[in-house]
Amino acid sequence: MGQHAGKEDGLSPSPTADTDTNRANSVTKWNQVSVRCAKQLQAYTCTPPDGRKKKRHKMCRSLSEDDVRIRGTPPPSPGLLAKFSSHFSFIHAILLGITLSAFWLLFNFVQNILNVLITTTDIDRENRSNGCVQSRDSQSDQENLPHDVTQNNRSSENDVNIENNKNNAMDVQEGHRSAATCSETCSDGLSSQHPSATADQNARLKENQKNEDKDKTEDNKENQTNPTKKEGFVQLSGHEGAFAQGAKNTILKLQTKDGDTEARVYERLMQDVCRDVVPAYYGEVFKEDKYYIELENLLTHFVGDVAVMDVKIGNRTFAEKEAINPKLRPDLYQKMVKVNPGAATEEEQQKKAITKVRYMTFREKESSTSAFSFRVEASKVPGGKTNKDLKTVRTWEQVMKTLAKFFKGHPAARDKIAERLQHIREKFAVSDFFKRHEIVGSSVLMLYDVEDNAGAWMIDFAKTAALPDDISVTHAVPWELGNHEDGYLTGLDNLIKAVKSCVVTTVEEEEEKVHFV
Ligand code: I3P
Repeated sequence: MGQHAGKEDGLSPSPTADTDTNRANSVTKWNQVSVRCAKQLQAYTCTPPDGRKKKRHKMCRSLSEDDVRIRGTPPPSPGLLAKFSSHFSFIHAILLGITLSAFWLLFNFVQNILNVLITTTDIDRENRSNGCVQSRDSQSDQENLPHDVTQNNRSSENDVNIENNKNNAMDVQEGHRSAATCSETCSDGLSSQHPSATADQNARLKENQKNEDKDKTEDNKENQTNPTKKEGFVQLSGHEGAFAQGAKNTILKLQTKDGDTEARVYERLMQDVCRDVVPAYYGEVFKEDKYYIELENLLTHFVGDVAVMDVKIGNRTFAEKEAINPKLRPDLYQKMVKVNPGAATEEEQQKKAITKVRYMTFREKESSTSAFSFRVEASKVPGGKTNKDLKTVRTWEQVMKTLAKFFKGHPAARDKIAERLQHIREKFAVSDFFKRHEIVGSSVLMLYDVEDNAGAWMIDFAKTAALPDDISVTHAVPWELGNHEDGYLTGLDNLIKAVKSCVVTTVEEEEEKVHFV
């Protein structure tokens, strides 16, 4: 029956004699399958009461009839089995341990390699976003960067600087709307030190942490007293709520819903030789029913508390279309008399309203714009508050004083900024973009930090416009309605002269002064 069943199923028939060899084979086989197949074997050997054919379970097909028959065979001696089992477990435990350790070491190794790769990529990406990536390889590109930014890239402390920058990240508010700091970001993560930082670098990180804590306190104070402070930002000047924090190292600048002027300007600038003297542009962003452009946060080039000065360039600060807008605005009248109570004419006093062009030309005359084609809009020195009370800085002497105060104790930063401004001027002179556009209400943002890293960028192109086909401009002659001149080059040249010639004291000289007094 057994043989018959075996043949039926195509299994090799087992010998019927219980020879020692057969028995040993059967026992071994039985041991191999008995655990998982015990139930099935029972089913196999059980003859159902109704006399139907014996049930054969699939799992047991590898067993012959004889294997089944010897089911009752006692297993090999328990002593031997126990010995074998314990030996088997011990060896396997050791092997398993070794294997797991090897995997763990391999995992850690791979993870470290990945970390190094990710950090490098991160640095590259940051540098690229900062417009610094070229400076690593090419001398000519290095020349295109602010001196200290290039130095940073060369520096072995680059990692730490970038880490600091990430942690200290403060958002620049752009244009005559000027710079802003992001206190939210500042408060994050400085406690975590960069793995590759040396003791010195870590000490510097701690120092920066202290500065940041100080900044936070300052910010909190300012938050209470400065109505321009928005959540996470300290805005230097300009329109309220014009900025939001973008992704890491970027800021979002609010645009008017019906105008994409600035986005198009930045797109063209990204293709121009002037690309490296403006913030990197990352495109348009639609967020919470608002339209923004995303720009590089220039403050990420710097460490710790940063000095920022916004200088509006040009002898015309309004668009030509604004020059012919007759709309009377009471708000601008109020702003005008606040700056100079005696400025309003009798008629204006009666109407208590003025046109935009009246207000803008008033501001030009009250400041250095009329005389020198640039004016300081706002500034902030490290550890200090934002100074926006500069509307009447008009004479050369007043400009010198303002700049000297800004660069106080940092003549090296002043020199680097003067160099950078010269570079901007050279780029501007050969730029196709600037040949074909009028640059109105645009600023130069000058920045430096406590380590005298320094740089300057052209910002705010909200009122920059393509010239009519039949018009060309010199950027260096006075404006008349219809000639589209903006006085940008004149202003830039004068700013370079001013920065170069202002008397900047060193820290030592400042200390001596205090001692003397
Ligand atoms: C503002 C400043 C802005 C200008 C704004 C002026 O004056 O000149 O540049 O915005 O015009 O009020 P102030 O500096 O004295 O505050 P635009 O550059 O957009 O023209 P506005 O009131 O029409 O916004």
